[in-house]
Amino acid sequence: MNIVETKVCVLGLGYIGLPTASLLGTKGFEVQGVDIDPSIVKTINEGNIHIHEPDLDILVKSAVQSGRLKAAAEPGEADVFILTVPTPLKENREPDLSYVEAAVLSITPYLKPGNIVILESTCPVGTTLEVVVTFLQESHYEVGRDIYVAYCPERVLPGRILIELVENDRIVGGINEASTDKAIEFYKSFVRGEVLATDATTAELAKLSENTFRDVNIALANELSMVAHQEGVNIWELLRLANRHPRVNILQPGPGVGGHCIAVDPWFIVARSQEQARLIRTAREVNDYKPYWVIERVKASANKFKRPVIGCLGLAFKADVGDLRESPALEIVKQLQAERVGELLISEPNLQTYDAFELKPPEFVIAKSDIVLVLVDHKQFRSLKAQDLHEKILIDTRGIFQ
Ligand code: SAJ
Repeated sequence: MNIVETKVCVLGLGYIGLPTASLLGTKGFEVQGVDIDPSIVKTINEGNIHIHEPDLDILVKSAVQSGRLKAAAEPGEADVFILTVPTPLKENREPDLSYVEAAVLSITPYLKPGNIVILESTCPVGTTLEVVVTFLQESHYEVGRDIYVAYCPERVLPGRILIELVENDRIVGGINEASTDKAIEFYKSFVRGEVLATDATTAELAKLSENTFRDVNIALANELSMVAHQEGVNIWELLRLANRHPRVNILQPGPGVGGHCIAVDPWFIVARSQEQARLIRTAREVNDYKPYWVIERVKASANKFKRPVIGCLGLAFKADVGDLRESPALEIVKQLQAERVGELLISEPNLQTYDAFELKPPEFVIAKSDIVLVLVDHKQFRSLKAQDLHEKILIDTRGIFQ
């Protein structure tokens, strides 16, 4: 593939689209990034970013300054179209594919023979064939012969996106062999990991299976943490011991599961396979219940004080990020506030400010609190000393003081 002569149009400049577009720009592709939000387009064209991700600011600046990345409100002609638009859940936990549909429709006027259309958004099984191909058939081209189509799930971990975009193995599932071959050629031009060929449907289910594996394993850890608490057993010691078995690897319990992937994607399986996906649904329910179990523990401790001061360490959905999407920590703090369980002191070192609460340094929060509630295992909290917690009630959902 001749990188310098290849034009790529990336639709949706969020957590996956923007890192992908800027990486491709710095590799030498001519990239047009498209977003429906004019403020995002403006920010990127000024060489700035609207999301938190290590080193992304440097990459975007460099791609924009070199002229290889331009943002726009509308797509244009390109050789490769990459769809990285959101696929949220509706209120009823059915997938909302309207962004995928709109993105596919928006590129049809610009298609030419030989183009590759790649869907990267996490989607329910069947989306590539039932939505992308069906909508592309509206164009006068033959899909699979004139226009190649593949599903290639993103697998990058927030906090390590730029490294994992290049290093991770990729799964490429075309709608036919020609599509798979074309998409593989494209990914091999910038991915150092292995690029693995399959069909679109297998690739879709593989992506959902990866995040579901993690959700089910974390649900087991969360369930065991509640069982251990009831039995008076220290969960962290229990897991340390059980995980010394050569074939056991239980993940870590926490206050619940957050982020925009693991707490969402298993529902895509459940939505289509209600009868088969019973374990997957239950795991989701266990993880969704965990924040309420934590709240009950806080309330039980708060009852021991006349005017309890509760120090909450962390708001983000996981360690060392400032990302609040679907964060169980934020949900717990908001609920404690709504129920007026006590005076809340909150620390979130990865955010400068947060609208709803005043943020304080962790040392201050600990010193002034009766109850210390650890919600996120940020490095700033891991370095705190256990002796500062002397005579305080500790509810450590992440096990950093064990
Ligand atoms: N969590 C636990 N216990 C653990 C591990 C995680 O409670 O032992 C919690 C975290 O605190 C967080 C949530 O799970 O609230 C999710 O965090 P994560 O680090 O497991 O995953 P994400 O959501 O940041 O990214 C995942 C990754 N998927 C897998 O590891 C299988 C990433 O590779 C995917 O690309 C991403 O989802 C995605 O976009 O789908």
